Amino acid sequence: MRTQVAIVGAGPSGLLLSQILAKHGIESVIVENRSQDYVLARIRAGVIEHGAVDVLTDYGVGERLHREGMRHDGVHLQWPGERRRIDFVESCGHSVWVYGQTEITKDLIGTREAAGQPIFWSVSDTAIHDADTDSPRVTFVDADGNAQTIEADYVAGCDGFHGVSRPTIPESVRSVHERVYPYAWLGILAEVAPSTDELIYALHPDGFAMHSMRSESVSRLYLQVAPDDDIANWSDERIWDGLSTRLAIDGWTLQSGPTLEKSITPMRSFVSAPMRWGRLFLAGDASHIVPPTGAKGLNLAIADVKRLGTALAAKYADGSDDLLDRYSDDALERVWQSTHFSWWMTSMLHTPPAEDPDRDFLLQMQLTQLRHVTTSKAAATMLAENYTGSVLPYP
Ligand code: RFL
Ligand code: PHB
Repeated sequence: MRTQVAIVGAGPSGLLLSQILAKHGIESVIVENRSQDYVLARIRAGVIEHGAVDVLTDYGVGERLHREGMRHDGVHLQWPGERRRIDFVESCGHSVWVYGQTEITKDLIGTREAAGQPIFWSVSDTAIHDADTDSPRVTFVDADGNAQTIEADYVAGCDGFHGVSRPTIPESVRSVHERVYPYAWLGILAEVAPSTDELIYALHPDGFAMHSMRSESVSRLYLQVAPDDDIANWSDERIWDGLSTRLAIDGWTLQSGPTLEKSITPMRSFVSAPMRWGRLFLAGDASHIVPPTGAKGLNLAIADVKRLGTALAAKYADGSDDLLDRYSDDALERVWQSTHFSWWMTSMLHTPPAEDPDRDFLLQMQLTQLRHVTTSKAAATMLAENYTGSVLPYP
């Protein structure tokens, strides 16, 4: 088959890119190696920058977000004996929205299906060919076992960290920058009303803990664990005990409830550059990964595809290559800013491993940083600008 843009991956990057292209009258075909049920059940991000909300709204997929999402004007930072709030609106004039990535994915799939545009689910053996020529192709085996070929003008690699797009770019032309953290996040989704109206990020000698939410009746909570820990070691009782201890503060109680899902996620910072090779463009986790502490992964994916969609629209409208040629450099500026912020938040809030000889010193540095960022107006503004995504202009 032939299309204008072949998109590999039906995560938020691939789905939103196809929606942006459709609004500009550009055809695309998506191939996804998981089933639709699997993609719709995946629990991931929850915090959306205001600029990302604008993109979803402008491209016609913000209606339910505005109805069911929760606007948050601040965040709580905590350490033993203290819980302090940073007011985003007062600090930088912007907010964030809490609305699950799972819901965004559902909205995007619904819109694409309503428009009758194809997604090939449950494919295998995806491969990208001739991306450095004028005739790139994507081959795959469809869910019925038939070999398929998509001939396209461009290929968008939106297939996440473990996809095939990034490795298609020869190692000789790309550089990788990486940090693997000595801890991981154990996340739970729980059927209980949030015990807080805004997110709480807490540093505790036992490890980091966080309280987030998905709705008025569903909470999302995280605990720092060792990267090689096994979820089988964590009974619901042990998880809630850990959360209660690490989030404790006088005059406040954490409500527990049945857990709907639990899993452990390793943490890394990773950037592969450039984000383009010939007619192959990478977007989202295919090109960069951040630790979840700054809530930046999904937001970077949305910023990338807004930029890429706009660049492709300009090319098809008037033949201009300017934005496509600048895509990688322009996108990487935001990627590095978010990579720095996520690394900084992660370092401020996670307890160094017990065997780290500098542990005591580092804990004092973390407490000092937390006191500073919640006391100094300038430091609070730095955090607020980064958290809300307003530190750089939105693409
Ligand atoms: P995805 O979501 O990984 O989607 C890639 C898709 O490509 C498919 N795929 C292939 N398809 C065809 N052929 C192949 N060979 C393929 N290989 C892979 C995959 O099945 C998948 O469907 O990448 P995308 O679209 O770039 O989106 C990125 C975001 O998912 C990610 O950055 C965020 O979830 C990160 N993240 C957070 N980001 C935020 O902005 N705010 C948050 O609050 C936040 N919290 C989180 C997070 C990620 C987490 N985990 C589990 C990694 C919390 C957690 C716990
Ligand atoms: C979430 O709600 O899943 C969430 C919120 C904030 C983060 C990471 C994850 O920094």
